[in-house]
Amino acid sequence: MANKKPYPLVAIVMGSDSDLPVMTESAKMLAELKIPYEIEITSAHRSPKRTSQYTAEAAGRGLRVIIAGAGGAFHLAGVIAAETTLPIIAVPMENTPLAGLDSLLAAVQMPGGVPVGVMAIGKAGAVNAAVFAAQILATSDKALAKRLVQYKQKLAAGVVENSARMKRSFGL
Ligand code: RP5
Repeated sequence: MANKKPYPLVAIVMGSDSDLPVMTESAKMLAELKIPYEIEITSAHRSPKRTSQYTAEAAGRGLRVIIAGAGGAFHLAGVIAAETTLPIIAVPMENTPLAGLDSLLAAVQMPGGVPVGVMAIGKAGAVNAAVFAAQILATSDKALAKRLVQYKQKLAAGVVENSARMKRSFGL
């Protein structure tokens, strides 16, 4: 019997294909942690009905977390958060006239009762959004929790390697 594709647990949504170079980092990290995901472009401003419909159906399709990347006015994460109780993790883009500060300041001004979890601006934020989504899912998935521990160990081993390489470059 052919292997069935696992249902996506995490959605990566972005306002424009110009956000993809950053949001690809979320996809790579989710793949590394073996978390099934889907990826979508939908805009709060250019396709509001599509965004609303996507959000309304998200939980019912089995999605557990939504990662939203957007730049500028940064309404995407907020309008999604307005229409679902799924956790929304926001990634402010750096490719904006104000280098992401605009998106960051917009993202942290959600009104009380409608939260979005805001990550760092740009690629680090996109990586962290995926790790944070994994940490949410890992509260009820022991195998994933183990993979996250291994990921942290890999990060720590990388620091040791870099330190050793640096010392060698100084002849020490
Ligand atoms: C936002 O405006 C998008 O998320 C993107 O970051 C920014 C610019 O979009 P484009 O003009 O490149 O399509 O809505």
